[in-house]
Amino acid sequence: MSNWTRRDILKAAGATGAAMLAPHLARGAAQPASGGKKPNIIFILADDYGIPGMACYGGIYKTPNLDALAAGGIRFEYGYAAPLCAPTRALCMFGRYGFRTGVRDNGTGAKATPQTEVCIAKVLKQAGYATAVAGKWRQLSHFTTREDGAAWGFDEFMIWGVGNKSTTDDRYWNPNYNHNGKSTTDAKGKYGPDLLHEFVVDFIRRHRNTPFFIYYPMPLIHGPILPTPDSDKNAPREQLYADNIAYMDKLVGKLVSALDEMKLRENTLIVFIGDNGSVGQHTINGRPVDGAKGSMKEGGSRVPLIANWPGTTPAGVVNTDFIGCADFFPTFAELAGAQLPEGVKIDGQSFAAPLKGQKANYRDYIFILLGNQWYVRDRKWKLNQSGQLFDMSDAPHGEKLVPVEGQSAEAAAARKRLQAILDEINPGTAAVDAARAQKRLERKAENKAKADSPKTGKRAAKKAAGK
Ligand SMILES: [Ca+2]
Repeated sequence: MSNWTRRDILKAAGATGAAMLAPHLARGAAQPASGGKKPNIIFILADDYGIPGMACYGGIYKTPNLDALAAGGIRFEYGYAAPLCAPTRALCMFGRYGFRTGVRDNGTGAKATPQTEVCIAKVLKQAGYATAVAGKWRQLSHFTTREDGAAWGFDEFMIWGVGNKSTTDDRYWNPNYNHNGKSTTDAKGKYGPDLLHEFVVDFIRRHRNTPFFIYYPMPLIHGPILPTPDSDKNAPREQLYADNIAYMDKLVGKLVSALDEMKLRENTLIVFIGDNGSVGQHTINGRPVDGAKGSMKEGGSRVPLIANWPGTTPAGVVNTDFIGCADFFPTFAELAGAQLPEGVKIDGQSFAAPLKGQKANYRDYIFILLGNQWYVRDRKWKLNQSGQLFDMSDAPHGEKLVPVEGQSAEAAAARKRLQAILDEINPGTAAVDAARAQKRLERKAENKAKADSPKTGKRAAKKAAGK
């Protein structure tokens, strides 16, 4: 269920002139979503940045540029990531739950390979997009050379954290990045986030006449919390933390200005989200948030999510649908008029409709998984893998365990309803879904048949795979 207010809907209709209540486009729609022209898509993923980090969510930090993006677009009140980096990054890139990709926790990112998963960049590439990634690929893997980039679907890249022998510290000062397969050896004295910004703007400038997709997983504001170029070097840690947020916000503002200068703003969708909850204890509207990075509480996963596409996304809307990181894959594919990969179970649901000022019916829950823990949460209730039910009325400030004994009729009904959703998702046993297993079988058989006979390989492979 969508939870737009009537005011939101009227506002959206006024802003876009779009017909409301338009039917949700079918999966794999072959036409681009906006006026026949494919939108540029810039997908910014901030690191360790939960809702308490952004002013417009009630946080104490100053984020004027992000707040302006929210005011000029849609602020999603219920945006969710996994509680840690790796599973979120896999959800974003592949649109599939962690129990399918194998990326359930940090340290399991290598389970996803270009052979086992289809990356959103590849889908958009096939729809005619120029594609790039700028920032942290760490926690995912298999990315060192240009060929690796192409296997994922990226034409160009400047990445940190894999394939260039980087340490955990060199994401910021004197950065060691992998730029299209080569180490950035000339970056002494440079600040990494600035290099990434320059790479992104240069890529846009060179591809301004074709649709482009930029995945921009910023290193900010993950630790180590170091001085930024704007910091007082002797500032205390709490000030440096605020400085890191301010610098990330400033870079987003600089990116928007660059798009304005190139007159690309109206055909460019910017999506901004955090990859997990904030680190440490923080507040929203003066009240402490319950849970932080790594936690299965609300504060572990609830993250800022903003979408801004002037002239298409309605301005100033606060949307209350449950949007998760698996949803970007089908959303971007739909906006690009790209076909979804065949035979691959995509768990995400497209939210292209509200991006275009239209109403659509969404699932009324979010599913979160980390390692061997998971839960499903709806408006008021949350049920986890152990059958524990929580009243979420006070989330993100608190969640109340509701014992079976003495539970209300409403709680009993919620328990039953959420358990049915979990049973359908089936995270406990569906470790590898059938389509993926079938593909692997086919590939294996095809390779074997190719080795036997190059001419008849494909037919023989299908036969061997039992098709
Ligand atoms: Ca993170």
